[in-house]
Amino acid sequence: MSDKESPQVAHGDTTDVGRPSKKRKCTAHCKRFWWAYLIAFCCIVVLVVCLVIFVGVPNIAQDKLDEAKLNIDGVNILETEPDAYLMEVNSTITTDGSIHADVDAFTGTMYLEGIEPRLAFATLDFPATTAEKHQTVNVSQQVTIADMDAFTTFNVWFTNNETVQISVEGDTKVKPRGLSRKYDVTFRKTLDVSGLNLFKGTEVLVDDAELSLEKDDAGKNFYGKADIPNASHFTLDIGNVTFTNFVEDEDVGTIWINNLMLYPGSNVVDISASLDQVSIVNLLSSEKYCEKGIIPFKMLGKSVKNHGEDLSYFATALASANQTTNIDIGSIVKKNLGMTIGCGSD
Ligand SMILES: *[C@@H]1O[C@H](CO)[C@@H](O)[C@H](O)[C@H]1NC(C)=O
Ligand SMILES: *[C@@H]1O[C@H](CO)[C@@H](O)[C@H](O)[C@H]1NC(C)=O
Ligand SMILES: *[C@@H]1O[C@H](CO)[C@@H](O)[C@H](O)[C@H]1NC(C)=O
Ligand SMILES: *[C@@H]1O[C@H](CO)[C@@H](O)[C@H](O)[C@H]1NC(C)=O
Ligand SMILES: *[C@@H]1O[C@H](CO)[C@@H](O)[C@H](O)[C@H]1NC(C)=O
Ligand SMILES: CC(=O)N[C@H]1CO[C@H](CO)[C@@H](O)[C@@H]1O
Repeated sequence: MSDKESPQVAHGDTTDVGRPSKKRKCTAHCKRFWWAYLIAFCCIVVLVVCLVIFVGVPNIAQDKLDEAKLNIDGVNILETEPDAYLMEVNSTITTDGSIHADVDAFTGTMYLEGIEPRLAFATLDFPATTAEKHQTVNVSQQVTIADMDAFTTFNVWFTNNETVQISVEGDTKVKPRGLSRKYDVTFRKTLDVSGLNLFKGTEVLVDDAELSLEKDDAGKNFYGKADIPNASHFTLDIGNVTFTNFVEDEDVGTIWINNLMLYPGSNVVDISASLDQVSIVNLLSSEKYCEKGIIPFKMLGKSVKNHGEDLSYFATALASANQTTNIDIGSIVKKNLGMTIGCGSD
């Protein structure tokens, strides 16, 4: 550019002297101080690179981690003891796959949300992962119950509610592929998981019910099967459960379910009971129930024992609310005892 303009001025074109001369001055200046420009340019490049590495990349890494989706496919709570259990979690982490990075192993704290302050009820060690599009993350770990109140509250909520909100949080480091540095990030996910919803839909199967007039040596007069739905993705090793059985406000007996291992979906389990015959007959002939013979039984957890030990966290959860199940006791009496107790019976 300067090569073209210089001759113009030299030929004595006086109408526009100012601008070219300024340009010339600048050109001369640039030529003289090129090194200063180079240094300034280099400084800017270094600054930009530093910003990207120290501010940009960590922010991008955190954003990508925040965008990643955690999906819980299954949770097993097994080998339950009074203050410990084995927790297994199968999960998948899905990202958009745009960043290739290695995420360090970390300790995640699990919180029950929806209560103030939120409750840390367990910690789990998550393995190292790569931020590939689709990652399976399975964890199997012996957990010692550090905060019994928090774990009990979690069980109460999990038993009663249709959904519970759980968060997993932990500090870890991310190393993007091609960079040698690791960046601090926080893994933080909140999930809505299905709870047990108080076993809504539990049925006592009439065809399998055996009712007798006399109590046997174990003090029982009822044996049968119940279908207990588990609307959650949790498998729970609960153990031997004892329930008090109410009809309205009247205690009409005790129900036992032994070796209760609750799987997701339908669970057909053996039940046995010691029922107060007089109360049942009175209820069946009462105005309220005599027509249909169907009585709403309320089951309230009394104790949970697993291999001889009391599991207070499950016991408290099952004792936190009455679970109502309509039982066609009229048909059960008719089938087993050959009697029809209806309106006006003695
Ligand atoms: C995880 O998957 C394995 C293999 O399919 C299965 O055996 C295990 O029970 C699952 N665990 C959970 C907690 O869902
Ligand atoms: C992890 O869990 C997934 C799905 O839940 C299962 O398909 C896979 O087999 C499990 N892997 C191991 C090693 O248990
Ligand atoms: C979950 O259940 C507990 C205990 O029944 C109750 O106090 C709480 O309000 C419920 N929370 C939600 C979000 O439904
Ligand atoms: C369960 O029902 C019985 C009988 O009506 C009642 O006495 C008891 O307080 C109820 N328990 C809970 C936790 O609602
Ligand atoms: C439940 O009780 C029965 C009979 O007492 C016993 O044989 C069984 O081992 C108990 N099961 C558990 C899981 O504790
Ligand atoms: C009655 C009920 O809620 N059943 C559910 C039990 O759990 C399975 C799987 O978790 C669901 O598919 C059922 O709908």
